[in-house]
Amino acid sequence: MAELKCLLWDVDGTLADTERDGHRVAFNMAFEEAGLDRRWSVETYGELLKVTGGKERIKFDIQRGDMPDMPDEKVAELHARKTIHYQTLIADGLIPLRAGVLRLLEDAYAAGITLGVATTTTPSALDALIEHSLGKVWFDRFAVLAAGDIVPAKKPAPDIYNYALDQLGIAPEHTVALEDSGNGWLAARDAGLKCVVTINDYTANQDFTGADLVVSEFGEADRPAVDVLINKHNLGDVHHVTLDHLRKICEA
Ligand code: XBP
Ligand code: MG
Repeated sequence: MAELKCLLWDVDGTLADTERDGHRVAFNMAFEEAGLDRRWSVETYGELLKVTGGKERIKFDIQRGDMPDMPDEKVAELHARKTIHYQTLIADGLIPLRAGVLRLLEDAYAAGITLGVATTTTPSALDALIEHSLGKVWFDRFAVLAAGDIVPAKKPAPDIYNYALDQLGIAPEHTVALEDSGNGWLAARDAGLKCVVTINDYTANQDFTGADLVVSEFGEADRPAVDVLINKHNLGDVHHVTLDHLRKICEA
């Protein structure tokens, strides 16, 4: 039985549905600007999401022959332009937080639970989302922002979670991860964390066997009840995910 002391948040797909209308659009803007013919459709991008990290995703598309070959420096330049386009889309307020995210963050913060971020995305992309979708005050409320290339191996490797826990000096048994994808779940699991998964259109059919709670969204009291796909600890009827649920999962 371990007390809940820390929540580690994934970003893309968990805090907000950033992939289809945010990252994907920004990649295509960068491709167009660079004079490349390639565009990633909604469907193609879904396939490409199995590769975590934007630079890695571009390289994968090159290696499978769908984009012209280019040196790593060009990939990095292309990705840097993509990040700028992404920041602009986020600043335009196009991507709202998912239901229940702000409530859970506020409840946990008020309860003195340590909050952190563990994401594959680029630090400046994360900063844009915090500033424009959450609010600047959250820069001080997250005790660690672990992002991008800070670790060499991205999710599904557990490294980004291990890094965040090291920075915080908190043991995995006191921590619950909030994730949206199969790769994120594997990373959390292999870091020894309990994990709540909030699926989305891109991740709904992925394998979350073994996860502690899998729901369609965190939900809210005044929204319809969430769909519960896995309820490993028999939390009873879950209308929306609460801090109390997260405590019970950690203590299970
Ligand atoms: C999701 C990712 C990221 C984003 C794109 O990260 O895999 O690569 O798709 O962001 P997470 P970048 O779910 O861990 O938040 O282009 O900045 O990599
Ligand atoms: Mg994610």
